[in-house]
Amino acid sequence: MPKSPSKPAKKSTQPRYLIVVARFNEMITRCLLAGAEDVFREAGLTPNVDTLWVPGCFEIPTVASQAARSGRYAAVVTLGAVIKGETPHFDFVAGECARGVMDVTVQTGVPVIFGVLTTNTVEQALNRSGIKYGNKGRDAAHAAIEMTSTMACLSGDSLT
Ligand code: INI
Repeated sequence: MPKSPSKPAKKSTQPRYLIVVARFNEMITRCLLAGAEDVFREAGLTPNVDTLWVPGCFEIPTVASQAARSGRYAAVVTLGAVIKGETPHFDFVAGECARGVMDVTVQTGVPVIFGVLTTNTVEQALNRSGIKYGNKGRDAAHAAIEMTSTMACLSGDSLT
């Protein structure tokens, strides 16, 4: 029997997400990433999630900006951990990362979620990455999914 011609692949209409995760303080950021991945998996969205690593939180806005402007992503989740040291470096890294993320999200209209811990100690960071006070990575993924629906409502599309 002749083979029927293969159908062209259907283009996915499901929203696509990017997770940008900082390698600095990797012991903590891996836990944040696991939390975010769990949420996307629970929502059945794993095939629609890409992950990119960057050296530290200072590099997050650059990648988030490119991703938001690419038109590929419904939302970008940024994950990192900035832990206060003995120098003002913390303030520059945390402040510039937060400012950069806010600039990108407001300028592009693409939700860029701030899943970056800024803490005084490693213990505080661990407690917020799954040990004691929830997982900031999970919260960030939830925020991305919610904001995707919110933006779809605003543009007149419904995801349901
Ligand atoms: N990057 C972090 O993600 N967290 C930190 O706590 C941190 N501190 O403390 O220095 C940090 N620094 C690296 C920075 O993000 C850049 O990768 C680096 O300065 C190169 O641009």
